[in-house]
Amino acid sequence: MSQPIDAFELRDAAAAQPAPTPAQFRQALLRHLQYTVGKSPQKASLFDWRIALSHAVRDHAVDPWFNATRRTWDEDRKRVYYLSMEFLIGRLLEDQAINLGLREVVVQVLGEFGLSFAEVAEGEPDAALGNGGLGRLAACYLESMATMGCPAYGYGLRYEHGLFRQHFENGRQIETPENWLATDNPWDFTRPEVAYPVGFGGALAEHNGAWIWSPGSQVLASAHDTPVVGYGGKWANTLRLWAAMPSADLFDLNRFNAGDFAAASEPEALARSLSRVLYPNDTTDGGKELRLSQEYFLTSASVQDILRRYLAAHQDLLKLPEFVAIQMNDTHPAIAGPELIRLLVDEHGVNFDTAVQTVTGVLGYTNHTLLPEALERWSVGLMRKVLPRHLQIIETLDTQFIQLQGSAPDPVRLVSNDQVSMGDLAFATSHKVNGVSALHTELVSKDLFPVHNELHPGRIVNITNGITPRRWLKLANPSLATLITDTIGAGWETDLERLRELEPYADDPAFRDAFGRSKRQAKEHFTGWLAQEHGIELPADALFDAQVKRLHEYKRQLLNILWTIAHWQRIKRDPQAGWAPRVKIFGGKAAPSYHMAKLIIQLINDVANVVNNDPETSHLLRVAYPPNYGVSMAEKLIPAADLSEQISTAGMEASGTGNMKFALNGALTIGTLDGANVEIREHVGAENFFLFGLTTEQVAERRAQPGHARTALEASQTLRDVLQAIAEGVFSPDDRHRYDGLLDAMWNSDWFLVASDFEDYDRAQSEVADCYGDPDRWQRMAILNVARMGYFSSDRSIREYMSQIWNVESAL
Ligand code: CBF
Repeated sequence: MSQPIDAFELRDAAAAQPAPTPAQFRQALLRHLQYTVGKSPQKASLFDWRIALSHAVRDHAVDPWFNATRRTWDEDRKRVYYLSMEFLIGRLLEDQAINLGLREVVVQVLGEFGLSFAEVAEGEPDAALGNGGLGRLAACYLESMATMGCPAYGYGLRYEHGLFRQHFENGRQIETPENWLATDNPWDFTRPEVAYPVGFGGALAEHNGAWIWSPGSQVLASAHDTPVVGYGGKWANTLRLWAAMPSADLFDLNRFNAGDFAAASEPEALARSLSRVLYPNDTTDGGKELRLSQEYFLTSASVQDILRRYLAAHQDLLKLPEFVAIQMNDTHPAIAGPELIRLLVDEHGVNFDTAVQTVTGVLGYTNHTLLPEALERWSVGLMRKVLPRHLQIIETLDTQFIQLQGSAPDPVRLVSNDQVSMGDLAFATSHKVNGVSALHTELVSKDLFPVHNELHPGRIVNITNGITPRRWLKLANPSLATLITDTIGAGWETDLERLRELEPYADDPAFRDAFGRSKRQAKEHFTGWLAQEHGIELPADALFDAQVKRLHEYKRQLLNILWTIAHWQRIKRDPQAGWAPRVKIFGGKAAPSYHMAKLIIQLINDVANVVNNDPETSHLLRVAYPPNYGVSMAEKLIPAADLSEQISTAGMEASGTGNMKFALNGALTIGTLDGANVEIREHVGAENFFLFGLTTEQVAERRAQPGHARTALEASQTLRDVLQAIAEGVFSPDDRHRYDGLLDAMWNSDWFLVASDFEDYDRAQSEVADCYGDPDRWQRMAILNVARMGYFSSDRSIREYMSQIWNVESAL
C-alpha cells in the first residue's frame, strides 16, 4: 500500500544536509563506487570515479530539491515555467559541487586517491542541448532562478544527439553526431510514470458547436528530471526534459513475426525521432515538419504537465495567471498559446474569449532576434497537416486581431501569404513581450512590432540579458575568483554589484600585479589544455584576442580575419616595428547548410595555415581555431582572453552574452554599438572600451547607398591589398578560386558592411595595440571592467523577470 507523502520524513529547508566532513564524503563516494558503479577503487577508471562522484554530489541536491518542491506545494506558490527548445548546460559536476558548497571537500577526497577534480570532471560530456546564446541563456537563467528561490521548472527536449561535433578537414568544417547519452547520465531522474500523449495530424469534427480533434498519430512524452541547485544549496528547481517514446500500439508485432523487421519498427523509429536531434537553428530548409512537430511535442507535454499540477491544487482554471507564469524562450514554443486555448476550450469547456484572456495572463514571450530568417513562419499547409485544430484557433485569433486594428487599410496579420507568423502569434497571446538588451528592445518596438506596440502600450519591456557569475567567474576562473574574494571578501557570488569594491584597487600597483598574475594563470591553464587536447601551442605572453560564437555573417568573423591578414602584411613589410605579439583565437560552429559561414571558417583555417608557418612572423602573430567550441571550452578560453571581439553589424546582435562573460573576466572589448555592448560600454566606461563602427541608423543609411561596398573598398588600400592576396590564392594555393564568391560579395553587396567598418576597426585595433603596450594602463582598464560588470549578473535579469513579467516572489 502506498504511503501518504506526509508520512515521509523530509528534512525542512532550514535543516538541509550539513556539509559533509571529508571522512563522510569519502564514505559516500566509496559507497557509490561500489554499489552504484560496481567497481573497487583499485579497478576504477576515471569514468567510474566520475559517475560515483556525480552520484555522491547529486545526493546532496536531493534534500533542497524535495524541500523546495514541498514548500511550493504547501505554500501554494506561483510557479514559473520556462519553455525552451534549447538548454546549453555544458557540464554539471563542478557546477553542482560549487553550488552545494562541496568543491573543497571533493578536491580533498579525490586527492586522497591520487586524483584531481579537474581530471575527473574533464570526462563529463557537455550537455550541448542548444546552438548558442539563446540556449546558454536558458541554462544561466535556470541556475539564477534556483539561486534566487524562484519556484520554477525548465521544460525542454532530451535530444539524444545535441549540437553536432565539429572537426576540420583541410580547413573545412565537418559535422559528426554528438552522443552525450552514449554512456551514462548520472544527473537524470527518469520518470516513466510521467508520460503524456501528444497528438499530430488527423481530423476535426464539429459536434454541438464544439470542435473535436482526433489526432492521426500519437507519441508519448516521457519525463526526465534534473535538479538545478542554486548557489548555497538553499533552493532547487527542476529541469524536466521530454523524451519521445512510441505509444505501445506503434510496434507492429504481426509484421515483425512475418519477418518484416524494419517495417515493423518504422513507426516506432519515427516517433522517437522527435527527440533524436537538436536542430541547428540557422537551417532554413528541410525537416520543417519535424521541427514544428518537435516544438509542439515540447509545448504540449509541458502544458499538460502544468495543467495537471495546477488542477491538483485548484479548480478554477480562470485563476491560472495567479499561480502560473509560462515564459516562451523565443517563438519556438509559441504554439503554447493555441494549445492552452485548445485545452481550456475543448477539454474544459471555457468560453473562447475568456480562454484567450486567461492564456494571455499566463504567457510571456522573449524575443531574441530581429533577423527575418530566424523569426519563424510556418506554412498554413504544414500547420493544417500537423496541427489542424491549432490552425483553426490561430485563424480565429487572427480575425480578432484584425478587428482590433479597426479600419487599418493594411492590418498586421497572424496569418498572411499562406504563412503563420509565430512572432505575431506569440505577441498576441502574451501579456508581456521582452527584448534582451536596451537597443534590441527599442528596435523590437519600433521595427518589428510597431503595430502591436501601439495597440498594447506597455506590453513590451526590456530585460537585458545576464550571465551567472557562479559558472562564468567562480567556476571558470578560479584564480581571479580567489583574488576577488581575498580582496573584497565572499558574497559577490550572489551580489555581483559588490565587485564595485574593486574599483579603488585599479590604482594599486600590488593589486594590478596580482590581477596580471591571475590572468597569466588562466592563460597557462588554457594553453596547457589546448596543447594537450588539440596539439596547438600558443605563447602565453602574447595578447590573446578572441572571437568565439556561432559563425554568422552578421557577427563578422570575416572582418576579424581580413584585419588579421592586413596585420600580417604589415608585420611582413616592417618586422622590426615593435609589434606586440598577438594570438587571434577563433571558436564556433556554422550551421551545416550555411555555405558562406562555412567558407569563412575555411578562410580562417587557410589563413592560420599560412600565418602560423611563416617564420618571419609566427613569433608575432598566430591564428588558432580549436575545433568544437562549446561551453566547457568557453570556460577555459574566456578567462584567458585579453581582448573580446564583439564586432557585429550594428542593429543585428540582439544582445550577446559572450560579451558579458569576457568583460567579467577582465578582457577589454573591441566592439560596435550593438546589442548589450551599448550597455556594457555605459557600465564599464567609454574610456575602457574600444568602440568602432557605424551605428544602427548609419547602417540603414549606408545600406541604402548604391555601390557602398565598392566605395568603401576604393577608400581602403589596406583592405584592397587583403582582398588581392586572397584573390591571388596566397591562402589557397591549391585552389585560387576558392574564395571568389566571398570576394564577389565583398565588392558588390556587402550586406554586413565589412568594408564600410574596416578602416574604423583598423583604427580601434591600433588603439588596442598602443594600450596593450602600456601594461599599467591595460591592467587598470581590465580591473575596471571586472569591477563594473555587476549589472550583468543573471540574478539581476531574473529579478526583473520576476517583478516585471512573472509577478512571482522569492521563496527565500
Ligand atoms: O538572448 C540570448 C541570445 O540569443 C541569440 O543567440 C539568438 O539565438 N537569437 C542572439 O543571437 C543573441 O544576441 C542573444 O544574446
